[in-house]
Amino acid sequence: MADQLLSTGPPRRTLPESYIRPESQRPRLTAVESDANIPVIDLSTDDLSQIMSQIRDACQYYGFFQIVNHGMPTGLMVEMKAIAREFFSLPPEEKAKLYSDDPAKKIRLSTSFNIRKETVRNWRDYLRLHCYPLEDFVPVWPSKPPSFREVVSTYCREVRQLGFRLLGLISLSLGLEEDYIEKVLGEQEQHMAINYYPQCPEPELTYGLQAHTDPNALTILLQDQKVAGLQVLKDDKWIRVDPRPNALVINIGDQLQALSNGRYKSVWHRAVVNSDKERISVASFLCPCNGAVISPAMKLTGEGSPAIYRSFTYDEYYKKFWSRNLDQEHCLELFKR
Ligand SMILES: O=C(O)CCC(=O)C(=O)O
Repeated sequence: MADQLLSTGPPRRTLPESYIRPESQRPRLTAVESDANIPVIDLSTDDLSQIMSQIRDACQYYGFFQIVNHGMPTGLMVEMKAIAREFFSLPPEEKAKLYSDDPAKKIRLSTSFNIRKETVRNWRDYLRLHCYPLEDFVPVWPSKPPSFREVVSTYCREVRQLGFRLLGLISLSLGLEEDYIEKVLGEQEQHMAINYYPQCPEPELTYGLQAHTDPNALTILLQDQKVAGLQVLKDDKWIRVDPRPNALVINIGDQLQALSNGRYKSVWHRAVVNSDKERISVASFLCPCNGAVISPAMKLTGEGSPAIYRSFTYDEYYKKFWSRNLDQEHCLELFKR
């Protein structure tokens, strides 16, 4: 029910019981390290071999990197975040029309992660949209604010193009043909999560989004420029991914970990909240088509590196992912040979 949303109603003064994590699962914010080592890759560099080696290192050791000079118009990124903010300030009755806690729904405004499964909630509302093909979905997207459909569909087109460029570079960086990954993933679906993390009265007791890996192939995240919140796990330590001017954050999803036979990492990441500022983020997910058969690339397996994962369809994987809660083992563990 729509009254579950955090973005309706007045700001809370105390954290409701249902959001409080047990002591051992809290974010321990003071132990989080700065992001000094998260790679930042300039995509405008002429030297392709340099870009590829940076991507290779980033995907192997971090599973995350930031990109700058990526070609996405700065004005569009600003507009996308502005429309996201406007959306979450719509009157409750508008938002109620879109509310659903059914993860199978392709257009839904929801809260936390999967309230049907979880025992403790996350301090987040989100609008989840299917985005490809645009002509199928735009007519059923929210019609308010008035420029929502136009801004978001323009952003989706740009993000898709950028995502394909990155998939080509990732393929090459693995020693595969440039179009290898694109061919395996088939006619890719594209989903979006527009995340809204309100100010939180007790951020040290809860998460905006608890640790998870992404079930898809590649994620492109547009972050709030002023408010940090994303953290990545590296060597058992949480590292902050600080927003950089006009940068986008890229992370490898579970499908690329499987396809690369574990060379590239789909790493745990989480979003934390803070007490004085709300935060917006926009995650775009490139996903294999449902029937795509994912398995480690032959070229990356053989003597000394046997295939770690069995073949599976994305449909099988995605259903498994959403049937579980986030605080379980890496979903790929269930697809090991
Ligand atoms: O808000 C963020 O920084 C992370 C969002 C995220 O991980 C997601 O939407 O899956």
